[in-house]
Amino acid sequence: MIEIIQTDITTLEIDAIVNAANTSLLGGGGVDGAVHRAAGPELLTFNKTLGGCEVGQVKLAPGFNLAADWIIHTVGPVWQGGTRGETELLRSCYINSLELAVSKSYREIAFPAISTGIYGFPIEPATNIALTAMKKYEHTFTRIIACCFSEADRGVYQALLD
Ligand code: AR6
Repeated sequence: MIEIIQTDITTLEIDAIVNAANTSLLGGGGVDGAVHRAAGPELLTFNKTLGGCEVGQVKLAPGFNLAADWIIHTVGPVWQGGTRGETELLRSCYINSLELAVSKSYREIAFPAISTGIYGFPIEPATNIALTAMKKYEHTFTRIIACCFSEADRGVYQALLD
């Protein structure tokens, strides 16, 4: 069962959280800023060895001071009106994160609403992409969590899941 929760993703005690990063992997605002603050400065030092990350791709990092064991960094597309492959790129963020977690035998994973903050992807289509991908892997994980930050986003996720 997909769990929809509303909390700060950095507080989750879980195998892996997904971070909505940028291509540098060197930190930023939004959930990325929160992840770097909670994980501590070792995350930045580690990320400098990763050589960045392409849009739609993933890179793995330890959780350092987080309650989560691992951080799956992914880079969502910047919304440019929907004609620049944004849908397929956002789907890739979810599928590649899930496939990486499967390959590492993680049993628990939590996602933020990738690209829907600073990168401007409209919440409803983004949520459909997220939930469709997560549904495919529902039975592969013991916990698969959509972690919303706002009450409004939680409502959209719940309505579209129902
Ligand atoms: N826990 C869970 N969700 C959060 C948290 C949190 N602590 N903080 C924010 N969100 P955004 P993007 C939600 O902007 O759109 C960064 O600067 C937020 O409310 O974090 O993919 C990166 O470095 C929204 O629903 O990510 C990139 O430059 C969702 O997380 C850029 O932002 C995603 O919003 C990426 O933009």
